[in-house]
Amino acid sequence: MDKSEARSKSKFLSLVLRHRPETIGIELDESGWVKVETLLDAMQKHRKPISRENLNQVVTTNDKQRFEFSADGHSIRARQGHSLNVDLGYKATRPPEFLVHGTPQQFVASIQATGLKKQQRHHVHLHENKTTAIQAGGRRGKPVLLNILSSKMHAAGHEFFVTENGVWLTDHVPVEFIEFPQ
Ligand code: HQG
Repeated sequence: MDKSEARSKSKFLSLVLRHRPETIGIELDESGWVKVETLLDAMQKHRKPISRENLNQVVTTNDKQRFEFSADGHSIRARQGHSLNVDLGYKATRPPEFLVHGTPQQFVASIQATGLKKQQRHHVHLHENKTTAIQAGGRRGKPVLLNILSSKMHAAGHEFFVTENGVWLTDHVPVEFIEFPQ
């Protein structure tokens, strides 16, 4: 499987494991898991066949480690980014002093008005790493990097969660905790 095939399979897996499992007639459990066997059968039936070997490859080589297998290897889920209502079981964690969020230029005025909102996702996604944030913001326009005063937010009672692939999640970032570039 070459890189572009892996990318296209990863996109389709994101669709079914985060947003629309019904596309291939499957259901996720309350924590977002589905049996690997169920997934492979359903993908086969819906003309999106993927071998177990290629699935392993997508999970392990994915640039953002979007998916994970359960400890016993029998189930799979997306690590974050769901629009479906799932409980990922992340524990509230103290964030570093600052985090960053990349957004396209055209959203800045709205963010200045209402803070960062989670939109279609479960949480607002924040990063420790500027490069990842700039990439996220750059998907829809010229990226702008926002500095988030995460320690202050935490001290003010906002909860943070961190995924195993290092994405920080929170419910809403009020505007007083956002530094906009000059
Ligand atoms: C923006 C990708 C107007 C927000 C990425 C973002 C990331 C507002 C967009 C991950 C707003 C939502 C998450 C407000 C927030 N007014 N716009 N008040 N508040 N926004 O895709 O953070 O490939 O749901 O800035 O790399 O861009 O999916 O969130 O531009 O890590 O694994 O509303 O998704 O990773 O867009 O991206 P998204 P995001 P994956």
